[in-house]
Amino acid sequence: MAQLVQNQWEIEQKEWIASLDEIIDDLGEEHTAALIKSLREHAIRRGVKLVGEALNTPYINTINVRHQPHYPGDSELEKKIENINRWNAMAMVLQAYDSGDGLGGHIATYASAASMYEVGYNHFFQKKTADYGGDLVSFQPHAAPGIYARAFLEGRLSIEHLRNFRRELSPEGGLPSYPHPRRMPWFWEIPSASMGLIGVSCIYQARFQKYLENRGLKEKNGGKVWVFVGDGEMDEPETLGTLNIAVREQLDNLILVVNCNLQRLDGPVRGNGKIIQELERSFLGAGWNVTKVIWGSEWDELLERDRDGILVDRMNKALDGDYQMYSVLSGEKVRSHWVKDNPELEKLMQSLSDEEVRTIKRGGHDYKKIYAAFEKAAKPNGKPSVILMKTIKGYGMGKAGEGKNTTHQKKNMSAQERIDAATRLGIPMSEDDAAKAKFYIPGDQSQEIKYLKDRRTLLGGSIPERKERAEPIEALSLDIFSDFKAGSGEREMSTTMVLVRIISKLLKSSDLGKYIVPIIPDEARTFGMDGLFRHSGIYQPKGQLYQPVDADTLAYYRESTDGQILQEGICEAGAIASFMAAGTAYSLHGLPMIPFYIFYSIFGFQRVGDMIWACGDMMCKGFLFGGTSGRTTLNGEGVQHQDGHSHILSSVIPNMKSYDPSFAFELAIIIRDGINRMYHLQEKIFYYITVTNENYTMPAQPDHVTDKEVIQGLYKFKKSKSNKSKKKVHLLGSGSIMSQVFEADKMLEEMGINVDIWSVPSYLELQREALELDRQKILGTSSQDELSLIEQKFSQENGVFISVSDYVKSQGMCIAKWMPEQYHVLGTDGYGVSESRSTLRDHFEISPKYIVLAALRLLEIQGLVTAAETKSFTMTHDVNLNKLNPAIH
Ligand SMILES: Cc1ncc(C[n+]2csc(CCOP(=O)(O)OP(=O)(O)O)c2C)c(N)n1
Ligand SMILES: [Mg+2]
Repeated sequence: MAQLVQNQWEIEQKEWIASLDEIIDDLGEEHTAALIKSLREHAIRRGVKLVGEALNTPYINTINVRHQPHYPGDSELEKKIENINRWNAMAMVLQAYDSGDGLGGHIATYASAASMYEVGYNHFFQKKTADYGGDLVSFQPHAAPGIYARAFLEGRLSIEHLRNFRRELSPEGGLPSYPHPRRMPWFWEIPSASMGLIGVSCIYQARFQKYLENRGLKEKNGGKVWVFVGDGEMDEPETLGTLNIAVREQLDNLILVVNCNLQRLDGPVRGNGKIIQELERSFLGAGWNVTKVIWGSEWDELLERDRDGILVDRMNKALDGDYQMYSVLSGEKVRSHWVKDNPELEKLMQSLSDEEVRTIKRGGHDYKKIYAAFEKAAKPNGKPSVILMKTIKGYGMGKAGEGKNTTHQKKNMSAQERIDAATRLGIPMSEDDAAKAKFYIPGDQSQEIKYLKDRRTLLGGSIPERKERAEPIEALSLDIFSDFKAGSGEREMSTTMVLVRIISKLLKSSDLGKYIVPIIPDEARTFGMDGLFRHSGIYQPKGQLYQPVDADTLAYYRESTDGQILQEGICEAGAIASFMAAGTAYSLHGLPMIPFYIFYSIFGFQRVGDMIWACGDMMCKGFLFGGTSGRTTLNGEGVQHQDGHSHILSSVIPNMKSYDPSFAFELAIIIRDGINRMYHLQEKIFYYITVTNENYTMPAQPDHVTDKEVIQGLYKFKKSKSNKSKKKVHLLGSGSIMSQVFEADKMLEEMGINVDIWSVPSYLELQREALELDRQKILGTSSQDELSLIEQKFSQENGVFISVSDYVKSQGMCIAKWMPEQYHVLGTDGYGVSESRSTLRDHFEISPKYIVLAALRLLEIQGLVTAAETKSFTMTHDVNLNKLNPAIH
């Protein structure tokens, strides 16, 4: 019976396929597609379970050979160029290896990607010109040797550069391992070495391009973002996690090419599965244009003859682990494994010799297939495009590396392997030179060089090339923020409120307003920024297609095509990628865009620290604001919200300025100075500034305090009323904790102890200045008598010194070396606790009574206070001397 059903099914299937063929021939593909769609929907309505099935297509090229465009290039010559690049790229790594210095390098990644890069270079990657926006191309980091090799052929790099691959500090110039704009600011445009970040970075670069166009700041004259990534790299969550935004924002200027060589560093990406099919599902599900490039042209004829789908069925069933194995086996072995127990397939394959079976290409090594996919993706259709390109890792390395699990790390080849590679690649070189891995330099007049230069000229010039296109802005006047310098009178406010007012003021500025980019994850209301919605609008490419629920309110949720605010939703990775895109627009688009990204401070460096590091690499500018900061100032929220360490994390970014301001005037001074330094003086720095949600009255800038002191990080805020007492205490405060300092000051003065109050907006700036002076002293370029800023301020002061902040003690300790001997630091080491502000401050021992206790103890050491006096203080103020250490408990 079952056999009967099976037979009937087979007959039905044949009949249906025959009818379908007729429909394709008679009605054409479009109508056939519509018919199948309606059949599908009908079947689903009838209860047939088809949902999800549509997210995978067969394991063949998406573009049928019949739709393949004519290849416009001279493929023979292009292949020669590719082979020279392959050789020189390999030679760079081998020479670095031969030097014996263990410099490392990678051959296999570029070997798998060389053909697609060549097609890109010869036909697609278009430079910015007067009428074209310009393509941003991001390359796989480990393919860098190939990109250098091409720049060498284009005459942009010298042979010394190539020889000094991974020797950046060579006097005659060297090359960094991977794409690092910071290390090669005239060449690399965007960093990609930390895998996974480039996907999200480029999605947001493409979005920011559209943002600039929709806001009328950039012409709508094209410009694509081409992103090349590895299939192993696709496991990084940042890329897949932000796929939807590319569709929502209709990023048809984005082309993601996944180099599916089926291998990562250690071995197969999906030995037991199929990475291409898995990615196809994810991308199709998200709504991208998906193009699979799997098979080379040699398979076309076989696939055409495969009327019953036997071959495709086999292709569907083979696993990536099998395909990887086929790349290293002999043709005979591949065939026997491929056709095992399948006589019909064996028959179909008989037209190919074993050698043909072995050398049959994967699509990613076939110019025609690559070109067809690139051409399709480069045509805007309202959606982002992904190309899943199947290749062989180490292609062309022969037995030395092709398809092997160890190929990623392969940096050396034997003399014979080198000679074999040169022969295979057709490099006209003596065996002796090949064994030494000498570079091959075709003459300037050679066909190869002429062709490649002509192609690049036609496409506008060389890529990558980084430029700094933006003109410096006018310096901001000294009084731009004078209202903030005057203080808030009786009115209590937080530094966050001050920040929002500064941003509003900047947004309204006629010169600068258009360049300000407020970036907020889903926290605008937390920071009191919702007032900006109405005035500046939230960027939304489709505008506002619905009536907002709060339309009748003053600060309604206004979305608009030319909105200025980037509302990122709960996506810190996306928000920081927007920051990166805005903060690098000065270079990529010639626009001095100034991002102000404000976030919950604990969800900054600790969540997206690597992206911030990449921002540093890309010389991104702008302001990061850690909102609701301070371990005890953010009360109630507990362990995962209360941040007492972001300043430590930010301190490791070499070109980042970190500030923890206490007062409105400090914030205004720092922001003004920051804009001037970054956009007028064009310094390659960026800022991290913490702001808090604690309200207090903002004092006016005292007359004796200069802007310069604030920027340098330290100034005396208040002198003690009298200097009569020998007992002298200096309290160093920052951020909101200044309120605790003021209280402690009162208590100490009441005890007859004189107090000076110092504000320390930046411990880090002080430390950096002092470290540089120390360095100069060691080098002998500075006299041993010279004093650091810290020493200049404190060396004439007597007494004891207490630093107190809402951050871990290592922040205050970072200046200890230059402080007078009696220096003690209070801070908030330990996990946060859900508690009230005052209880938290007692818990972390930074409240007024703990500040006073520390002062008394230090004075006791100086013999100015007795132990009995300190004891009496602890008793009257209920200090539990057996309290557990909050740093541990
Ligand atoms: C975040 C991060 N983790 C690990 C690495 C180290 N690493 C460099 S390349 C690589 C394997 C890459 O495999 P794949 O993405 O498939 O690229 P392929 O070289 O195969 O083209 C690894 C693990 C890195 N550079 N960045
Ligand atoms: Mg790979």
